[in-house]
Amino acid sequence: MDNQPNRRTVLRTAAVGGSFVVAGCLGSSAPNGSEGTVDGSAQQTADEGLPDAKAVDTDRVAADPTDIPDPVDWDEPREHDHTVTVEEVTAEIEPGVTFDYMTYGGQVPGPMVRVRQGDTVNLTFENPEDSNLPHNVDYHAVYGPGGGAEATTTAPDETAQLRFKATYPGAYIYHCAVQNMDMHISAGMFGIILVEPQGGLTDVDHEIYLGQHGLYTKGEVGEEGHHAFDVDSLLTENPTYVVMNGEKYAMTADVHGHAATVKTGDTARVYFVNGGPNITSSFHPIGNVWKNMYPQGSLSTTPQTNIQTTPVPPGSTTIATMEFPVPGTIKLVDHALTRVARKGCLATVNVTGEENSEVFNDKP
Ligand SMILES: [Cu+2]
Repeated sequence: MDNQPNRRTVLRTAAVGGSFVVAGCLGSSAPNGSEGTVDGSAQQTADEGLPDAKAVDTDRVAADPTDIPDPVDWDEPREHDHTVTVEEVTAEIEPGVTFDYMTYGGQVPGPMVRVRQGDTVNLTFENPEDSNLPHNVDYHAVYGPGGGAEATTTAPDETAQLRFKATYPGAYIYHCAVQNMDMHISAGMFGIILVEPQGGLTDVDHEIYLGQHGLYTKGEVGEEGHHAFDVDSLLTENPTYVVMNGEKYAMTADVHGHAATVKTGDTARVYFVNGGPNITSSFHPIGNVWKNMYPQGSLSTTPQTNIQTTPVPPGSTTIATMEFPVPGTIKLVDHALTRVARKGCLATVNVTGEENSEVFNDKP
């Protein structure tokens, strides 16, 4: 398994921007009565107290794309006890470049939730004592105020409960929706809740879970040190990095390993979520095609077939299947290719097996 979480220690420097200071983002629950604003300028200070270089532990935030709950194998409604724990973590966007992420469960995208249409979820939402900010979760699979956001809004060291029924099938985003929600989502707070239709999904050999989003930082791509959150680039919707699974080129051979390794003749289904918070993905498999593509993650409409590139807007998903008639490396990208070549948005699938010279022959 090449996708095990790891922990590194790197030098954190104060050279790039200031540290994002978290006080005052509470919105209506701010203790001084002042409203937090999306323009977080008043909430940032310089890193005056930090030495020039300080060792910090950095956690891997890239979710393992193959760490997905098993397919639904029940045919009557069930209840699920489900706990979501917020983790604010400092981690590397790429080697030597750190960022203060906000996550569900310490990973980006957050853990996939998987239920069957008609199932009920008993949710426990935990914001731990060592958090700096309030958080919550809005499930697009949920009927009700804020998709559960209001019911789950918790300050540090608070826990909330929510019970909901998943009444309609599809793959839906969930995301943080506190007042500075764009900041929280771009710091990593999004994932997929998959509601399988009552008839279930077709069998495939592999399932792959990926999430794209933009990171808005003070500093250039690759500039070493700690990158503070940058409100200016957020306001112009110009992310420094655009990544899959939270880190630059996270799920490739040179970083945490391929998103998946498959054999010729296998089938795979990709669950893809665009956290945004602002830019649409043009999701494309280089050297392959989306064999069956379920626009916006809809599982109650007929899939499109043999699709090259599908738009996935912020706050939405797609489900797409792949076949692998020939070996090689498939690159999963946002076809707005500057985001791939320069900003980090790439995951790869490694296909092993016999050549098929009738389908592809590079030595004719
Ligand atoms: Cu949050």
